[in-house]
Amino acid sequence: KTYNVAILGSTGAVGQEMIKVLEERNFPVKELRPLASQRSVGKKILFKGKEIDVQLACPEAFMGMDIVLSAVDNQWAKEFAPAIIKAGAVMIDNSSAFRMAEDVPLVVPEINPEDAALHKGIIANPNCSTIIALTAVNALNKISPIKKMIVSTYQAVSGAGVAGIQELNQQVMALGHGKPAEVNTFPYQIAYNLIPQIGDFNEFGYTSEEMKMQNEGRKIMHLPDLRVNCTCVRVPIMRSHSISIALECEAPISVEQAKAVIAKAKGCVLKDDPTNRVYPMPLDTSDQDLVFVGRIREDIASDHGGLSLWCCGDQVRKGAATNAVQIAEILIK
Ligand code: 11C
Repeated sequence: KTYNVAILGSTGAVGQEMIKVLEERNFPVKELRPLASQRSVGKKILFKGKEIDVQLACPEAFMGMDIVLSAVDNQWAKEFAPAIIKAGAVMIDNSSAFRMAEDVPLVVPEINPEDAALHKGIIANPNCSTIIALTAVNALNKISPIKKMIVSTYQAVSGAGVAGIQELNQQVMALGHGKPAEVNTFPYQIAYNLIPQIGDFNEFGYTSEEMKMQNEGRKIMHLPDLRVNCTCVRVPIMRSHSISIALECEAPISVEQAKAVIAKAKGCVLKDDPTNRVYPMPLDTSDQDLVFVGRIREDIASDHGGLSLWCCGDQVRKGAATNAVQIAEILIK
């Protein structure tokens, strides 16, 4: 059987990657319909060697589609969701608009694939850092439920889309030629800098991006009492988010046991041999689908046998496009 698949937001960083991943994974596509806003209409995208015209994203554009992979922001996701459902298609949505809604499953296929079946027309794709962190720690959570995590993220500029990539490139070029860096996409210069703000701050001083790790983590791992203290930082890296995690589980897990289960965990690669300087780094983990995990060690500041680890993963792929296509694969199984 083959399926009609629309890509909503087909010219953005995630939309383009979704098209690439559908082709790479040989998803059974009958018709691919790339959709975008007016200014991209007429552009062409390449799918399986054929050029396809980008069409206008409008309510009628979803007629006849079976699956809509959506890579637009919250406002557009909310605007188009009713038309997608009315057309009888399933929306796999990469925005955060519906993630915490009760009747919307939030799915990482390696962790909670069974939740996808509960959908009522929308399945949400989690936040990119959340997908990468949870894929890394899921095997530990299976042995002994995670109680709390202290997390710091080092998030690549491509998390902010094509504009983020262009901004870092342009700033490095400008500064290299003695010119001032132009700031448009991020709140400050990102070249040769770090910015400890992704999203808006809440009344407790945490950003929206930081709260996703706790809120989405609870829903995906079915851990309603999970506590997460997260600091999200934008770093001048093109691609692949890196994440430092200190965690405590209900019962302590030894370093050896943690390494053994992570080495076998779905979607993970253990890269952990510090004496030979082997550990994950974003340059090595870009443009692929696995989460690399290393630096697994005892948390010497924990009174409860906690562990510390470091992981990296390509957030445009596993943190967004690939995860969405994997959800589509569950749907058609
Ligand atoms: C970033 N993680 O790196 C963000 C982008 O919840 O899907 C994606 C935000 C989200 O800027």
